[in-house]
Amino acid sequence: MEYSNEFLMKLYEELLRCRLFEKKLVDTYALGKIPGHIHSGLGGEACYVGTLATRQQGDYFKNSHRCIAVANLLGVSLETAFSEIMAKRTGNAGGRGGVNHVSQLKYNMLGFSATLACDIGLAGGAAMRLQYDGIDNMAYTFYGDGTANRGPVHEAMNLAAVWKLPVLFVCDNNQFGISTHVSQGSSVPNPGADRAGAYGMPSEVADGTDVLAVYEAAKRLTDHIRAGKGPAVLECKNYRWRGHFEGDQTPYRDKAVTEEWMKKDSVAKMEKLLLDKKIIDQAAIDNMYQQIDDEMERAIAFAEASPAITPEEIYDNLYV
Ligand SMILES: Cc1ncc(C[n+]2csc(CCOP(=O)(O)OP(=O)(O)O)c2C)c(N)n1
Ligand SMILES: [Mg+2]
Repeated sequence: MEYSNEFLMKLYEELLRCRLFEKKLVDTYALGKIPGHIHSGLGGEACYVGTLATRQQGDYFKNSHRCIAVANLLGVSLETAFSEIMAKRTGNAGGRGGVNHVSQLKYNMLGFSATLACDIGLAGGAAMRLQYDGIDNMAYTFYGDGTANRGPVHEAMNLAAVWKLPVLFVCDNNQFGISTHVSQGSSVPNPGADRAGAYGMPSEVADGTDVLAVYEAAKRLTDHIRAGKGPAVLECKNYRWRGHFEGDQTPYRDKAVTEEWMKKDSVAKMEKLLLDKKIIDQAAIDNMYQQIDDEMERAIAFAEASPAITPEEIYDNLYV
């Protein structure tokens, strides 16, 4: 595929934003500033960014608990995101949802459920409304390799295929569901893509450490979906760089394998491409790191200075 310099730079900036957000999340958590626990999306950024590079105004999105940085790409401000993460009133749910619920419907984000897989159908529902109203848009739904084995995923896939709904199912295969390796939970090597055939859907497996490879696969599948031919499955193969949650010492996996995978760094690959093509120089890259980091530091300072949610308020907006 031929790319304009502008497109490559946009992709790089989104990738870098995700990377630095996910790093900042880990560092801020280590400082004890985030209540609860976080699931770091480090290593999976290209899956989300490459896929979402095919998005159009009016599309719908169902994220997962993994790459929280995506919320910022879709429009949620860093101030709102970090406030929610740090349980502050200035967060999108007033601090009630926390890190797993950084989401705003005004950006067509459908939220997500901690009961994994039950929310896959939300994207199907959004797609059903688009189809019903004759609106030329689609929905994206992200889920993990472990979640891929749950029933609700398959029910959502079946109906989406029967009704030819405009949905892209994106399996972020980071090879682990907590401590269970994908080979121990799935009878097929590609738990996302290998199952698409059962529902008559096309699928692709992409190198999830290469943002352009993900984009190209996503582009082929979203062209199919946007042509009204029904849903599809994209599986991105990557590797979860950190534990399931911060503090997970990962005794169930080989450190040497993790280190090998961490060399397949999506951000470093894009930087090499941009430098080789002389689209950008090292000083400009350094400058981008600094600017994005400054933006995040300002957002964290805003969140820290914001009022915390109080115990009395946690039952507000509860209807039953
Ligand atoms: C229905 C359900 N079962 C179990 C859990 C506990 N749980 C939280 S994250 C997780 C692992 C999910 O693995 P995967 O789908 O591969 O996503 P990843 O965490 O790797 O991004 C599990 C089992 C849950 N939240 N919901
Ligand atoms: Mg996983």
